[in-house]
Amino acid sequence: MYTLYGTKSTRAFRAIWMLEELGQPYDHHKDAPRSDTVRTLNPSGKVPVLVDGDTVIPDSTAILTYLADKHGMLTHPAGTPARARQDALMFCLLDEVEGLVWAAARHSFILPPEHRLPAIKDSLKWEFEQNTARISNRIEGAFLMGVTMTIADILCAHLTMWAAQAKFPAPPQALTDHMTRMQARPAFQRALAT
Ligand SMILES: N[C@@H](CCC(=O)N[C@@H](CS)C(=O)NCC(=O)O)C(=O)O
Repeated sequence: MYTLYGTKSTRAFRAIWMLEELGQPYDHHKDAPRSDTVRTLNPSGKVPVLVDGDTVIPDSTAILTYLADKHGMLTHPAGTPARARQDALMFCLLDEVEGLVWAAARHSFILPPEHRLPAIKDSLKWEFEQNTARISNRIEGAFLMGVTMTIADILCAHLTMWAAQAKFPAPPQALTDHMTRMQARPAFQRALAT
């Protein structure tokens, strides 16, 4: 049985959604970031953290990749060209979208007030528009990679939701439509209800 730490309002949502897609049982500990328990598992205090037996895995992308590989679902097999394209998509989303919404959050309420630069947000939002225009052109079908759903779809839909909550400009319609399709999935709805 897996144990997952982190509330659904954080990147832990990605891992909850993934576990629901896989139909795997898990204990969910709704710890806030930096709780004493989380700090013992992950010295940075960041969530999510997944525990599988003696193995402790921090980082939402590492967790998605581990679960996908272990269960052979929502991923192309490691060592294949399709997997290389999937990984490239994941890293692109992290670099070009997550980096922007996370920087905006840090400069809004995470960093100590004296280190926040609110003016940076206009620049981040401009970059978001450039980057999402390119990324939306990479959607190949119902899913980012055509007919096969992968963990890149979970990451992408979560980032589109996060950007909207953070009041970033609306992304191209293709990305919004992708998010809407992902949100209609029963596993997404179950994750939302946790
Ligand atoms: N790259 C990590 C980032 C984890 C992260 O920063 N999580 C946030 C919540 S979404 C957190 O725990 N923040 C607490 C902190 O920065 O101290 C991941 O994807 O899991």
